[in-house]
Amino acid sequence: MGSTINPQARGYETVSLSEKEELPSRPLLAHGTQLNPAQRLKCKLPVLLASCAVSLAVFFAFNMLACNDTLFGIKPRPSEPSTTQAPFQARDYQSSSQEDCPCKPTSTVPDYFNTSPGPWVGKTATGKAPFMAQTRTLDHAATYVPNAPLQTQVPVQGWQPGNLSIFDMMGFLTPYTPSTGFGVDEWPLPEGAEIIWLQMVSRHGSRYPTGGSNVESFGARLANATGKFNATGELEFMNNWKYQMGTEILVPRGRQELFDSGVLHAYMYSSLYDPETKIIARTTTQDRMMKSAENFLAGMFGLEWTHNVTLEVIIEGYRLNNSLAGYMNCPNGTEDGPGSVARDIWVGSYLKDATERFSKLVTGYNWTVDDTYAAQTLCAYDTVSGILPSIPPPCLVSHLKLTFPPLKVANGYSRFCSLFTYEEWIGFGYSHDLQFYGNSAFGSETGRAVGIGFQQEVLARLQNHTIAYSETQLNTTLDNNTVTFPLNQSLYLDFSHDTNIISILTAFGLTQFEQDLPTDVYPGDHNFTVSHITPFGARLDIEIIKTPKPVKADRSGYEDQGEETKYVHFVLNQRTVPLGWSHPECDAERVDGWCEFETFLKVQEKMPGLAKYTEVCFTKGGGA
Ligand SMILES: *[C@@H]1O[C@H](CO)[C@@H](O)[C@H](O)[C@H]1NC(C)=O
Ligand SMILES: *[C@@H]1O[C@H](CO)[C@@H](O)[C@H](O)[C@H]1NC(C)=O
Ligand SMILES: *[C@@H]1O[C@H](CO)[C@@H](O)[C@H](O)[C@H]1NC(C)=O
Ligand SMILES: *[C@@H]1O[C@H](CO)[C@@H](O)[C@H](O)[C@H]1NC(C)=O
Ligand SMILES: *[C@@H]1O[C@H](CO)[C@@H](O)[C@H](O)[C@H]1NC(C)=O
Ligand SMILES: *[C@@H]1O[C@H](CO)[C@@H](O)[C@H](O)[C@H]1NC(C)=O
Ligand SMILES: *[C@@H]1O[C@H](CO)[C@@H](O)[C@H](O)[C@H]1NC(C)=O
Ligand SMILES: *[C@@H]1O[C@H](CO)[C@@H](O)[C@H](O)[C@H]1NC(C)=O
Ligand SMILES: *[C@@H]1O[C@H](CO)[C@@H](O)[C@H](O)[C@H]1NC(C)=O
Ligand SMILES: *[C@@H]1O[C@H](CO)[C@@H](O)[C@H](O)[C@H]1NC(C)=O
Ligand SMILES: *[C@@H]1O[C@H](CO)[C@@H](O)[C@H](O)[C@H]1NC(C)=O
Ligand SMILES: CC(=O)N[C@H]1CO[C@H](CO)[C@@H](O)[C@@H]1O
Repeated sequence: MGSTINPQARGYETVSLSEKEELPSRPLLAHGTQLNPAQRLKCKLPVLLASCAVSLAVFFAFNMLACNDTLFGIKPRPSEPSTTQAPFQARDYQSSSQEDCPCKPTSTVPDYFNTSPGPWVGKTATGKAPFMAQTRTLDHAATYVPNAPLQTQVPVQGWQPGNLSIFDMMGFLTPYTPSTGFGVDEWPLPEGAEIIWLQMVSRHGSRYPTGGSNVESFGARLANATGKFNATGELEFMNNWKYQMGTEILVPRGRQELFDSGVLHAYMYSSLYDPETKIIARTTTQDRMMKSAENFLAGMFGLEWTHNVTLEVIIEGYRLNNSLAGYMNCPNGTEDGPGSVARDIWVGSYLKDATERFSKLVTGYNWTVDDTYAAQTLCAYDTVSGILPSIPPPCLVSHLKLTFPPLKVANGYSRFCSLFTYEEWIGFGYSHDLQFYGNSAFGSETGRAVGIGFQQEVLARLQNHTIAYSETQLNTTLDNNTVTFPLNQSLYLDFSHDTNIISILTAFGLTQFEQDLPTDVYPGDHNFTVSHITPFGARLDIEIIKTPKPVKADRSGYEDQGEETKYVHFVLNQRTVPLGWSHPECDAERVDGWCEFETFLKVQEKMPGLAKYTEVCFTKGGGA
């Protein structure tokens, strides 16, 4: 069996093949660490996958009670039923000292506080381990540019000093970068104003490709052509290239993005947290979602964050209600929509030249535009994943006119990047704008509906009430209970996905992102640019600001008359989204983009009606 890892090399015991086959969705490598191999084997043998997953899931709870009565110094109180509080909810980071603890299914931790949610973790295969320190090559004569940690300075034909890096225009595959702005400047708080409340929703960090993605099938096609496929010229490196990526889990860069975001939020907003309290933060069961939240919390509160935060984990499963993965109970929202069609038309046009270029370099394989798009997509994934080429590369794209010294192949670097011109990179970013616009934003019939449950939750938090009845995909079991939907926090931290965050912005009615995007020509700068909206590690920060008097729209000071006033301020990837542009009631003239609080609530009241959740999510038997 072509094992994707060498467990010996990393000090893990070899895991038997039969275990790999029985537990295909478990990570072979413990992240952080869950169970050691010996413990996993104890669970494995006689039981079905499902029951093992359940026992894995409850293992830590039992572990705490039976084996080790402290975790980070907190003593759980065994006499107290823990259905409402989970003092040991965090994943156990010290399992190596607990060899003797059996894997027994005895737990009282409710599913929504269980951070090892066996059956719901999604795909978790890992990829080939990088070894950049050993494998990179450097041009000794050239000026040394340290990698940080990725090597994103790659030669690209047509790139000129002052142009964006191609890594800032990769749509949803863009490693986190602050937005360049949404049309207004940033303003400091006026004297006497204070931020009193924050709701963040963050995307997970950089990850491996999703299962069944175009890069995976490209890899499979090339593997199938082994022995016949022969590439020359700038594609010659592909003769020895193999697809060796994992699936969906965070890559190291993704951990960093979330940790850094936590550090940023610590500096920006820590005063909104009372150290005497414990807050609820919410994520979903998928592995990358959980670990993104954990890395963020470690960045924000330190490694002892379990003293400060209880992580609530909402199940991500088809037809289950989850406001952080709203498409799960919007069957029509899970289908490829018109965005995929638009993307494919555009890809066929902007990559026509590249496809002709590459076809000429390949024999024994019919190279198509799908292959070209996959190769371009691989630049993004390869760079964050750090896949190794299997042989030292030949001289790098020597026929291109380079604008800065070429860096040879290293890890955290991809040879696929330099195959494309700067203009083709602009086209790549735009392909994602078309896709997300038509599948998850205003171009999709379900665009608003997928995000509406979260919009309702934010409104409920702002208005200090729980939610007893669901007419959308929010989960009332969780939201009609202040244990899982507390109202006493001034800091709310939630974690979600790119498509879902785009639908949330759509559900808030941010029509500044509504516009026709042509499929035949690049329209130039446009508001709906995915690399600015949901790069990896994207975050929307909704602030409530209290001021002693109304603040003038032109920011020349306070109004002379008037009372204490509250404002809503949307900050997306560190730049203001001007609410007045989308909601004239909020005043399009406001240079700071704020919206008066009561006006905002009034505007938002109409949004569930516009989302038409039941109608658009389940039309024509979509819910059957
Ligand atoms: C790239 O930079 C050149 C030179 O500054 C400029 O003329 C051109 O407009 C830039 N292209 C883009 C897409 O920004
Ligand atoms: C593998 O290659 C063969 C012949 O080259 C082709 O008929 C077959 O469709 C290919 N399979 C896949 C999965 O690409
Ligand atoms: C690949 O093609 C090149 C150029 O056509 C040829 O010189 C080379 O021998 C071929 N290699 C293989 C392994 O067929
Ligand atoms: C909210 O109330 C709960 C239950 O009384 C308490 O445990 C928690 O610390 C409070 N949180 C804040 C932020 O005050
Ligand atoms: C986290 O909670 C602990 C224990 O209550 C407290 O001492 C610490 O200050 C809190 N951390 C932060 C970053 O506020
Ligand atoms: C709501 O959440 C609870 C607690 O996690 C879960 O058991 C239940 O299945 C969820 N309901 C739906 C409809 O998703
Ligand atoms: C490529 O396509 C042509 C025409 O459809 C076909 O004859 C040929 O066998 C294909 N080559 C490979 C390697 O699949
Ligand atoms: C929110 O509601 C609760 C109970 O309904 C009340 O005790 C609390 O004071 C309210 N908080 C605010 C900020 O209005
Ligand atoms: C919501 O919670 C309240 C208070 O716990 C309870 O009385 C009510 O029945 C719940 N509503 C629903 C629809 O579950
Ligand atoms: C789940 O969503 C459906 C559709 O809106 C709703 O009818 C149902 O009550 C919800 N269930 C829960 C537990 O929230
Ligand atoms: C962005 O949206 C605003 C408001 O709808 C509009 O005035 C502006 O022209 C748009 N900008 C671009 C570059 O399309
Ligand atoms: C708007 C939309 O996409 N509607 C679809 C919902 O799902 C059903 C079947 O699942 C389709 O027939 C509708 O076209």
